[in-house]
Amino acid sequence: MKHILISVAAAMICLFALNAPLVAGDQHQAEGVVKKINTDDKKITISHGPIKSMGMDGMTMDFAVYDPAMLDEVQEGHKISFVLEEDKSGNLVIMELEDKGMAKGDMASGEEHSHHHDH
Ligand SMILES: [Cu+2]
Repeated sequence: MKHILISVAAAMICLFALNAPLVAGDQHQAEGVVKKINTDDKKITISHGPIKSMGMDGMTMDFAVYDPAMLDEVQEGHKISFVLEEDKSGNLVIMELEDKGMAKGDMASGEEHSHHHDH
């Protein structure tokens, strides 16, 4: 019993040290350019830069938003910074986003066209 208590305490210290809940989906900070706002399916097509914490290179892809009201907070052609979280089924959802104003170009490693990739 004592051993169990010690390891629980150690795990809690670990969580506080990381300052991130590992049980809920991990969050990832990213930046990108809004290519399209898809109001019908509540998704934003984003040309995003590399997301190191996910090991993802820059690319253009669709992201669902946590709250449909977020679709009104950004504009096509604008640069945004956003926070992604993986939901239980492994889908990436935008939890927070911030419009940074008109973008100068794409974020997706110089590529003008989107390409397919699997997540
Ligand atoms: Cu991607």
